[in-house]
Amino acid sequence: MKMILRWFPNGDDTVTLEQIKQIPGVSGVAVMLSHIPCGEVWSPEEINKVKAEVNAAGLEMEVVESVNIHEDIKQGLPSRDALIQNYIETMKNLADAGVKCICYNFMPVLDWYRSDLYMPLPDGSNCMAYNHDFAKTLTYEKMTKAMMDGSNDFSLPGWEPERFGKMAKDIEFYQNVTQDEYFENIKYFLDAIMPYAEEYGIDFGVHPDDPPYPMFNLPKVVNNAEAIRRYLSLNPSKHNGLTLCTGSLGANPNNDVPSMAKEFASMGRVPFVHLRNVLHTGEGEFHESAHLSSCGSLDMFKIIEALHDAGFDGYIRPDHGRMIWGETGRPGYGLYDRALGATYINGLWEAVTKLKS
Ligand SMILES: [Mn+2]
Repeated sequence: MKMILRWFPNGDDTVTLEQIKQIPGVSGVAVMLSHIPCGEVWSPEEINKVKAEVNAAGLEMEVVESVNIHEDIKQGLPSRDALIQNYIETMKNLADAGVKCICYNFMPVLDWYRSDLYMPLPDGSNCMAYNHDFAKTLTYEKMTKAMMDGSNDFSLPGWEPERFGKMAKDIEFYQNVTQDEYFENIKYFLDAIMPYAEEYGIDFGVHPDDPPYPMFNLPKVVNNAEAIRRYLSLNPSKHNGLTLCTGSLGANPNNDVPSMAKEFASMGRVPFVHLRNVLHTGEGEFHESAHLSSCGSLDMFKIIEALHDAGFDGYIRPDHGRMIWGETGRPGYGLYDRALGATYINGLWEAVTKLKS
């Protein structure tokens, strides 16, 4: 198991590589080149600039999160073939730089979303929260207005403005796309890239829908065990894997996360794990919590034990943390709570390993 942290290059992060290096047991970072528009090739120059910076801090750059999938590929448009060629070229350039794992998602239109980015907790910290009843009341018009006047009624974090502008059209497009048709588009993409993933030695981990509830009648992708089985069976390559995000899947109380960890890691199909805890507060309602089992609804010991017993040897990172000790920054991606999370996960891993040796 390798413990890493997510880090945003090119001045996009309040946390420094030097700080990350000082967290015990952290060997590297997962990076993304967010300044390159989705669909364009990541050049060796751009990749190596970031890699040099990461390596200079004594850290590895073996994981990329994410190389986003262009909406034309998701929609199965004729332009997808050229975009897939670009994607394959990016894979080659990343492999040449020593990248071994790519996390991505195939969610249509929306990436992850929350109804509150700064929910205050009784201890004075704040965290991200979600309420599905509230989310269902959102319309594109409401969202555009809030986006324009900056009101914080809801949040779509990490969105580039040009992507947001195209959203209404994309949502409209999917109103006539069935779940089966959407999975055909996923299969087309996977069948095109998997031979290269094998040749370049890159493991792919699809990130689950976050949260696991559909919005705007968009197709669902990876939100429960059955959907994961279907996704993995679209292409049988071992490189077609899952990023097991415990907070995304665990937001639905019907999802048994330790059993998913056991099933999919045993198949050798989990190259990457996002570990975080969530507290269920009602039907379709949760907030993110500190990593400890006692702070949320997930049993982190059981998840780690299941991964260990399944012979998991991929990458783990603490996922979103709360904002604590007065820290401000990118929601979910402060230093302090993620550092506590990394240390807690390392402790669980050491205990499970020694108990079972
Ligand atoms: Mn995640």
